[in-house]
Amino acid sequence: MNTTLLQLGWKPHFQQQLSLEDLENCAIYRVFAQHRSQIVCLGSEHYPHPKTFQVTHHFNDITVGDWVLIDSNNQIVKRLDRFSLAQRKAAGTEIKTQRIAANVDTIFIVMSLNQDFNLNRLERYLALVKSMQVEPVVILTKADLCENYDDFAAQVQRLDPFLTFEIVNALDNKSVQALQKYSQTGNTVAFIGSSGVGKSTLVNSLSGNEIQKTGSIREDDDKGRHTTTSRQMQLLPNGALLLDTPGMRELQLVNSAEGIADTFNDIEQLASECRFHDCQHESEPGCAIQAAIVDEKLDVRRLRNYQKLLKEDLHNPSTVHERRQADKKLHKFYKTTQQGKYDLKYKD
Ligand SMILES: Nc1nc2c(ncn2[C@@H]2O[C@H](COP(=O)(O)OP(=O)(O)OP(=O)(O)O)[C@@H](O)[C@H]2O)c(=O)[nH]1
Ligand SMILES: [Mg+2]
Ligand SMILES: [Zn+2]
Repeated sequence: MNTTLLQLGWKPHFQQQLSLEDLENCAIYRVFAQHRSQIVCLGSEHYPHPKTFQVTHHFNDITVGDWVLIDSNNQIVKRLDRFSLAQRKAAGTEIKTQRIAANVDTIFIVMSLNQDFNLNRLERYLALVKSMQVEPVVILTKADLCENYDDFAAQVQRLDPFLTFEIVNALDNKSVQALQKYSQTGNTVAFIGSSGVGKSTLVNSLSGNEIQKTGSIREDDDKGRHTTTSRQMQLLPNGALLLDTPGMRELQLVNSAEGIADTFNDIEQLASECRFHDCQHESEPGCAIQAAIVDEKLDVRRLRNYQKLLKEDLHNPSTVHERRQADKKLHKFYKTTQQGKYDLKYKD
């Protein structure tokens, strides 16, 4: 296959969607930016110069990261099926989702080693990323400001022995080299994490120059200002395709049951070992989850966060039908968990 397309993230998944006719009549482009009714694309034709195309109503679900086929009249004829999609609930009460980015391979979950560090939030991000069929890599930043980062590392590894994570000083190019192995040619990476944790700083260190504005942080409470506002993809010198969009911050759990199950598979495994198959894991005899808590193999915090995320996921269904189904399930869930003997109020 064309090397330019490979550099832009082309994969067998897309190749197999092409008919002979498509190959004969169309040029293949990837969407790098979106401006109202226009998309800015890169493809093997005219590379490395971007081409702008008009988006008709029929294709209004196209988003950054998508692949499109363009005919000889510069018309979009097809959007290729995605292998992953990041979307969020649109503002307002309506149950609508807004697409943020398509065809992302890896998401760097960025968390700084200060007041921002929070296991519940990390578990939420992991569930989200896994539910999008994207590979998560946890990046713990501001190692230079932290004395006991080994403690934090141990806490993260305890969540999942197979979880990949790196500890970096995002301001130090050498330290950030550890991320190169996840950002190879044609790999599309995105960042998720609170404001001020160092996402743009990482992008700059990875690319070796200042391509993103970074914000200075208020030292008193570690809350950064929101500095990143553009939504676009860029090619880094190391060959990776990078998305640092502000919308990634507001992603919510919507239909994320699989991602939650994957993130908390230790709890789901334990649940399958409870004596009663409808065990609520509160005070039933033979409860494997309560036994694991007593043996200090499972944190109550983790169990409560799992239950909370499940509940939240049920609250955010994407269609009216799913919402009705969810309301029924939620009612059941409330009935069975209200009598919990542990404090339900955990910070997230
Ligand atoms: N000491 C130190 N400072 C860092 C590190 N990472 C980021 N910073 C600083 O933290 C501030 C915020 O970093 P940004 O990269 O702008 O944060 P961001 O995640 O892009 O924030 P938003 O764009 O608002 O979401 C900047 O002043 C950075 O210089 C780090 O590893 N060590
Ligand atoms: Mg930023
Ligand atoms: Zn149980």
